[in-house]
Amino acid sequence: MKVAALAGGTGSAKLLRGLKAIGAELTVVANVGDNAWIYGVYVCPDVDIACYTLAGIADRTKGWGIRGDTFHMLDLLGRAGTDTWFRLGDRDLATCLARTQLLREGLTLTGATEAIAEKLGTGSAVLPACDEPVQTVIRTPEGELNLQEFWVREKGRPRALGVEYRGSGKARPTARVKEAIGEADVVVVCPANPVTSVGPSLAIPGFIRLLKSARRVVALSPMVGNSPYSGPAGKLMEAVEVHPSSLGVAKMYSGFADAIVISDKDARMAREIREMGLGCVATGTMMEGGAGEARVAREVLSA
Ligand code: FO1
Repeated sequence: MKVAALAGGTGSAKLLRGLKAIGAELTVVANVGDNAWIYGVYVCPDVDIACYTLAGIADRTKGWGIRGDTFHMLDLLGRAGTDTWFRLGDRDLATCLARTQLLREGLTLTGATEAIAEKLGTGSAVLPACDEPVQTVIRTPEGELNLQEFWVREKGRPRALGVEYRGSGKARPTARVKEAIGEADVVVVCPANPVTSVGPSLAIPGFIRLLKSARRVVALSPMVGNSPYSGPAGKLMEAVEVHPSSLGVAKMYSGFADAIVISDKDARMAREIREMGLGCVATGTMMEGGAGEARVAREVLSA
């Protein structure tokens, strides 16, 4: 089965592993809203976590970066007086340096990502949602912060007043993304933060139209009750006036998704979700170990 997976960070990685394990012919469409220039290199966390996961080298404990990475560069950078709040590992830095170099040589982000993914041995295509810079900007009482500043430097503490996808108006889904979504038997929206990991792609003009034309779109909710499995989804959903629950996720996706898989702990929400015109399956959505990841992947593909 051909699957195009819209992916963000940690939660998405588990489902990507599950989809790969059950033999899906996978193309990942990764969020670009978290991308940032840090320490002089272009960091693309969601593109990289997808690449590292599919190549089998991801640090599963942290949920980002490369397993067994070291931080010698950061130590020296810190000694040289740089504020090293962003823990970019040495091997992870190599990926970012290679990408920065390829971009400077004139490759698109898609081209640079494909070159790196091939060298890492991902076995599946990993595509950024677009080639133009789209940055998630969070308005807080202390000013505007990009996602890494909000989540990593400020530890998600500032009050979120609103969210903007800066640059999205000038972005377009790439030809490779159009092809992947057009050819997919199922487009899977991974259990990612709907505001910061899926929202930036949805804000690209033409992206929702593309999803509406897909054969089938199924989302896996990242929420249980009012909390996400990880990350700041609840807080940021409230900032854009969406109820922080699977009901809110379903509302955000109801314009293009055919079905949503939610936690069995939220089974009472299924009726209201179906009234929005979405199919709804309530099941255990916690992905524990390889068997759990594969089971949930199967549930999503058959929802
Ligand atoms: N997340 C953290 O909480 N702290 C870090 O120091 C950190 C460093 C980091 C370096 C490279 C990378 O690709 C991701 C990194 N992340 C870090 C994860 C990242 O901030 C977010 O979790 C993603 O942007 C959300 O998908």
